[in-house]
Amino acid sequence: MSLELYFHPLASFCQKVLIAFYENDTPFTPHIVDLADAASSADFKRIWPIGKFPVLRDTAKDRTIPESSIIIEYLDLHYPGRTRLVPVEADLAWQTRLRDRFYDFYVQEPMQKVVTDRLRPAGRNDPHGVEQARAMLITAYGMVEQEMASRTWAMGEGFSMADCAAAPALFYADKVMPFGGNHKNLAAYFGRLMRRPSFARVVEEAKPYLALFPG
Ligand SMILES: N[C@@H](CCC(=O)N[C@@H](CS)C(=O)NCC(=O)O)C(=O)O
Repeated sequence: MSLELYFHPLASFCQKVLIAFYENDTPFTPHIVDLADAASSADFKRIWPIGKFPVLRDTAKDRTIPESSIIIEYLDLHYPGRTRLVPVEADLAWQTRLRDRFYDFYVQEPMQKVVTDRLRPAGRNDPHGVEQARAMLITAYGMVEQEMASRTWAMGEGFSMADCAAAPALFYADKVMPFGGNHKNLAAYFGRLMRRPSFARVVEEAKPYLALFPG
């Protein structure tokens, strides 16, 4: 097995990549990184000094691949399976990347802003930044609500990298700012994501760690 994944089961960007692995039953060796542990963190930073996960090591090709979207593109290219995560057709490929970026930048990032603000030391909070993040989430929810009126998955009928990005982003966003009753298409899409076996497995594996999520 040449693929080694450095990740944490609770971390949303790691979950995005785990979905891609589970979609295609791609075998890998898991390395759970505990950033709160000095030794685990130092070991990980030797592989990727930036210190953010997920990071993939492909030992057969001696390559280190960081960044969730790049890892998924890499898997799709070198270890493809039954679920094509980035369409081969160029015009569909850029639209998939656009939606992947959308969920990363406009759902994941603002959601993380709200969450990480809860972890800041007393007196070091950023209420203005959190307010902006919440406003961004409201805008993003409205856009997803419209788009998902006529789609099963983010790109239409086929599950893709964009759905890998959407699932954990929406999972945690709903915790910090619930979709509410006025986003029925978004809520229905989220329901489909939760029932998708690859994501259901990711959520199940995260359960032992959910108590660490700052409420
Ligand atoms: N752009 C990166 C973001 C990765 C990221 O922010 N990961 C978070 C966990 S979800 C992390 O490593 N946080 C730890 C830290 O920032 O110290 C990706 O898509 O992989």
